[in-house]
This record gives sequence, structure tokens and C-alpha cells, in this order.
Amino acid sequence: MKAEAAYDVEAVRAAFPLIAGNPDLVYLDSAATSQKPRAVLDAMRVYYERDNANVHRGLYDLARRSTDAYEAARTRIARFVNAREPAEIVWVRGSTEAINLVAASWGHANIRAGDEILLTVLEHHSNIVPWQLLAQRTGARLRYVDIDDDGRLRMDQMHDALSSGRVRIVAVAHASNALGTVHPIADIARAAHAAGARVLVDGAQGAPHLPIDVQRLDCDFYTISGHKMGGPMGIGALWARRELLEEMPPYHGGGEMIERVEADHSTWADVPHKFEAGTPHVAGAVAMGAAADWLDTLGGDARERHEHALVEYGLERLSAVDGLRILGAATPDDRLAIFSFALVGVHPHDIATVLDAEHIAVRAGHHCAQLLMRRLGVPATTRASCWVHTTTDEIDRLVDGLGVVKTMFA
Ligand code: 7TS
Repeated sequence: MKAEAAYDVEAVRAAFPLIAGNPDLVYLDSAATSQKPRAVLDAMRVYYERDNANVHRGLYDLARRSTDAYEAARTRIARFVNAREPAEIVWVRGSTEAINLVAASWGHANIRAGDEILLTVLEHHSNIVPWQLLAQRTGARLRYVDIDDDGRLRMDQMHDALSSGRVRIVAVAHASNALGTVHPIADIARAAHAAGARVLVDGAQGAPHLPIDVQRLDCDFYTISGHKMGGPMGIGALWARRELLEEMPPYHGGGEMIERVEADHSTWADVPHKFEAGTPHVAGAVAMGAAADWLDTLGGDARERHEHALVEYGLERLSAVDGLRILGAATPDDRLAIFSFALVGVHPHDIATVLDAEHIAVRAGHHCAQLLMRRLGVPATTRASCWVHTTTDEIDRLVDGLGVVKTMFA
């Protein structure tokens, strides 16, 4: 039997300057943005100190180095998601831009009046509003799959909706940012493809927590936000099948994305450059590649075991808090260590404010998922989201903090 690599959470914590430098801070807002390991910060600094030049245009050595670093990062992210080739990776600012790109470009070419776009009530606004804009422009119809009482997708409704034969695309999160539930993407993709629909997976919360294999998921588009997986803000990736990218019209126009410009029209560069107008965030791409490298050093299995242990511990400790209701799945399978909860009689903002005084950073609000809040019948929730550096001691601190909240508002 292969020896299982031990997960040394203290060594992981030491790799994050912000975590190591603030020993009293309990950072439980990784779903909003992750903290950055030193390896990522170093990659960004070294790029600017050693390799900085604009890409794909200079004929001098420094420009070649910069271009090589940028394209090597693309290859790295292609490997991170198990793409067939680096050309299937388009650099974008994050999941929001990736979804807007697909809705505007693929949507423009493929969606007509009467077509259906299938979403779920769990989606982040980033995976709703771009489709609303497309529907308003084209006359397409938006439909939503509901959740059950455990926060799991109603697959029966998904199949029903697909049976209309009019669904052209299913756009679904890999995992819910508000509830932490992980969705059965491979099953959804199989059903959608059988019904002639494409599948976009919003992987903003998938990439930081789950091993990503786009070929195994068998989706058509997968989006990543670099800043949620240890990378810098302002960089992300869209993975798409090459055939789809080749058929899609450009999203933004400008330098870098053209082959030849005439007075009244232009021809486009090959994919993926056709979608990358203007000077890109080269340092961000390089640092996102470094984030993928660093995550891999932790070991996929070890990370999964750590996450699962946090899910089990968090569910056990939080469900024992009197008056606390966990929103979403109360069972640990197919679930991330993202805990949304309500405390009877206390507003989520008050909970977050009291926890802040205890140096515990959680998020309170609708988490950019207003449809979900309405479905759950709450205006907002308090959310504690864990990541690779989270310890069970920190979950204990959260539970103790909730005790303080209760004494103040009892
Ligand atoms: N999709 C999901 C599932 C998300 O969680 C987020 C950000 C986005 C899309 C948008 O990603 P961006 O990188 O383009 O901003 N989620 C959150 C959150 O839960 N709290 O703050 C941001």
C-alpha cells in the first residue's frame, strides 16, 4: 500500500506571510478570497524583477523571457485542469469575466429567441446576470433548477428541464459558495449532452478545493478565479474545448488578438490569443501558475483528507451549538468546508461584528446569491469558509465566539 503523505497544517500556515504574521487572526473568509502563500508572492516579485517586458511583440531577449513565462503558466494551468492542450486556456480576470466571455461570445453565436438557458437557484450572481443580459438581448428564456432541503441540486428537475429539448446550455457551479455543496458535474454533463446542450461549470469554488479534471467532468467550459486558489487578484482562466473556442467570435477587440487589420475589418489570431485583447496580466498569470505548483506540493489526497476532516469537525461542532441552524447539507459527503448558518434571533451582521472583535473573520450577507437566500427564506447568512491552512482549533475559536454572540444577544 502506498504510504499516505501526512498533512502538516502548521507548515502550511507558515507558508502564508499574512497568516504567520497575525497569530491571533482566525481567517474564515477564504471563499471570498484566499490568502497568498509566499511562493506566489515571490513568483510575482521575481517576474517583475527579472523578466518584465510586454509579451508576444518584443524581439529582444527580455521580451522572449516574459512571453515564455506567460506561456509556461498557461501550460501549467492546462495541466492543473487536465486540458488536452494549453491553447484551451484563455487568461481572463476571474470567473466573472470568464462567464461574461462565454455568454457574450458563445451565446451571441448560438442562442436564439425561444432557446432555454438552464441555471440553478444556487448560482453566484456572476453565473446569473451575464445570462440575463444574453436572454434580454436574444429573447431566450432562463430556467432554474431548485435545491432540496439539504441544499442538494434537484436532479429530477434538471432532467425534466432538459427534456424540453430547448435547453442550449446548462450553467452550474462546481460547488456552491454559499452552502459548500459540491454538484455532480459529470452526471449533469452526461444528461445535458444527451439533450444537445453545452455545460459551463463555474469553478470559482471548485479549483481551490477539488482536483479538477475537465476531461473526466466532460464539461464544455470551466472557469477559475486565481485569487481563490492562492493566486493574485485580477487573474483567472477559462478552459474550453478547442473546437468551441475556434467557432466562437472574439469577445474584446484590440491589440494581441488580431492577425491582420484592414480599414474596415480584421482577421483574428489563433486561439487562445483571439480572446486576449490588450496587454495581459502577465505577472498574475505567472503567479497563478506558481499557486498551482504550490497547491500540488501539498498533495491532492492529503488536501482532500484535510478538507474532509474540517467538514466533519465543523458540522459536528456547529450542529451542537444551541439555536444554530446550518444551511445546506448537514452530511459531510460532496461538501466543502464552507459553513453557512443562522443563529436564532441574531442578525448575521451582528454575529460577524462580534466575531470580528474576537479576531475571527467571517462573511455575513447574501454572498452574491440573492436567489438562494430567497429560496432559503433568509435575508442573509453568516458564512465561515475554510481552506488549506484552517485548523480544528480555529473552528473551536469560532464556536467559542458564537458563545460570546449568544451571551450578548440572549
Ligand atoms: N462564482 C462563484 C461560485 C463564486 O464564489 C464567486 C466569488 C464568483 C463566481 C465570482 O468570482 P470572481 O473571482 O470573478 O469575483 N465569490 C465570492 C464570495 O463567495 N464572496 O466574495 C466573492
